[in-house]
Amino acid sequence: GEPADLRCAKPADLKTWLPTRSMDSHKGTHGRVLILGGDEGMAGAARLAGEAALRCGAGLVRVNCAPASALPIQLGRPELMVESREPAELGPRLGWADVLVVGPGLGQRPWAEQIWQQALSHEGVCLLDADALNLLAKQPMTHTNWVLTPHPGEAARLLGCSTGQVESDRFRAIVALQRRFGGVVVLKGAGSLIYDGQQMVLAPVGNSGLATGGSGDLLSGIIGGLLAQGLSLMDAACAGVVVHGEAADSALGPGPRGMLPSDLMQEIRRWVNVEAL
Ligand code: NPW
Ligand code: AMP
Ligand code: MG
Repeated sequence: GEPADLRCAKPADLKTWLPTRSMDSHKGTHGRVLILGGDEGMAGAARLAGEAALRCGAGLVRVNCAPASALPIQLGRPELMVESREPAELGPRLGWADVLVVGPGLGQRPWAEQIWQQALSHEGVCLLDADALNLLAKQPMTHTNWVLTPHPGEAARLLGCSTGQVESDRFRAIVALQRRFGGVVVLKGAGSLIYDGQQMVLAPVGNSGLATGGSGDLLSGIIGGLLAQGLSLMDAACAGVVVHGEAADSALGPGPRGMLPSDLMQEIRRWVNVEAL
């Protein structure tokens, strides 16, 4: 059931969550994001996450992907740095990042599993999405320093139940997820929930134009880009869901059909530049 102290996230809250950008800042000031994903055939997921992190204002964003994905990502967004390090070489590279975003297009091959094992040694802030959540379901553990962004199908895998059971009581599902895995959990869907073990937040934003492949990859980059700029896990998760949903609402145009995650990149800018709101 619905908790008594349920809070509703509003666009006006963005002003309190987002830090002001100082006039004399440089790229090192705004944080470094490392995206681990983009297996062959899913370069797009890592590119969307990387570009979204940049559009949120992160200073530097690097993608480590499968070799076949490197060129398409690089050509698609020249501001991204792209590498295809072997998992075994990745360890020392992780320290570069303020935030790791693990999972967009990571896939299910042994390569993904090896990347995942390396990512587990990272001590800083992490966001786990998509295939990283599938790996977490196979190897459950608790952490305080991560944000998890499951859709109902991923939530069901994490809880060992059906998608229908998750959807029948979303409050119960997110509480169970947070207890089992720790950190901050975003349970995605129409009306995403965010929970850190204390405060439950409902974000009634967005529209069915987001029900298109790649929308979740966009959200993981948005939250990653906000974490890199120093927002707390809970503020970044709440702000990220609101920016993502408001971007979709402002891109609505003639209607939700045919809206693409790529169409939201410029709209993201509108919602992270809160001084102008
Ligand atoms: P059903 O059909 O209802 O039983 P998966 P994925 C459920 C990458 N991508 N409400 C639903 O189950 C990702 O990053 C790459 C209820 C659905 O069939 C991952 O790495 C793209 N149920 C990888 O693909 C663009 C819901 O979950 C199942 C639900 C696999 O990710 C696409 C699918 O989940 C994609 O992002 C909801 N709201 N939402 C690219 N361009 O490179 C989902 N479900 O099997 O985990 O697969 O989410 O497609
Ligand atoms: P994913 O399933 O990982 O691609 O994530 C989809 C993203 O789009 C999540 O952030 C969902 O909350 C959002 N989304 C999908 N469908 C809707 C909808 N009908 N209304 C609002 N948001 C949605
Ligand atoms: Mg997804």
